[in-house]
Amino acid sequence: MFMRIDHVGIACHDLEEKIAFFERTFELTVVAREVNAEQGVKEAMLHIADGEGGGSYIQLLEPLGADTPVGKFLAKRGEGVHHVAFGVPDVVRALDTIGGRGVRLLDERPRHGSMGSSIAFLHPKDVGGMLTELVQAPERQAETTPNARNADT
Ligand code: CMX
Ligand code: CO
Repeated sequence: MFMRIDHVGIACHDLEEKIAFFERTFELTVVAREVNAEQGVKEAMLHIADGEGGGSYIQLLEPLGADTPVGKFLAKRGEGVHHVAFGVPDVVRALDTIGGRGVRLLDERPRHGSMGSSIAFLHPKDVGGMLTELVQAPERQAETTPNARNADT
């Protein structure tokens, strides 16, 4: 079901400061910056490696407000690892299978993610305390169901 770790999402207060730290310390390169209003974040993707069905990245996340998933997380726990995202070949099919195994789906259908991907979240309480994201990279969307593309529209 999982092809690779797509990204590790890290919550931070100051995106620019954290980007500078990761570039300076780990020699990583920012390959995309986005504001995702639906998810309540301003974010940057730093490339690590290329893998099966897409790359792997560090995702730095700054909340757009206090009443957003990342804003609430920062207030409760402070900066740190917020979620782990796995690359899947077909996010609609993965949701169907995983939901059928009793894990609560935070998204019943895929939403828009970084760099044109389709994403969906699983409840952390059903995954041993780890907020889990499923990612279908854009290059795979043409190969599968039509509703995986632009699913949030
Ligand atoms: N990792 C692990 N546990 C988490 C968590 C996280 N990131 N966020 C919340 N929790 C835990 C809390 O600690 C809390 O547990 P306790 O009851 O034991 O204290 C419980 O889950 C409920 O948390 P809450 O603070 O009351 O927050 P909500 O239930 O309102 O929301 C969640 C939690 C996971 C449902 C919500 O954050 C969500 O829908 N997340 C998915 C969307 C998202 O995170 N988007 C931003 C990233 C976008 C991207 O990657 O592109
Ligand atoms: Co993410």
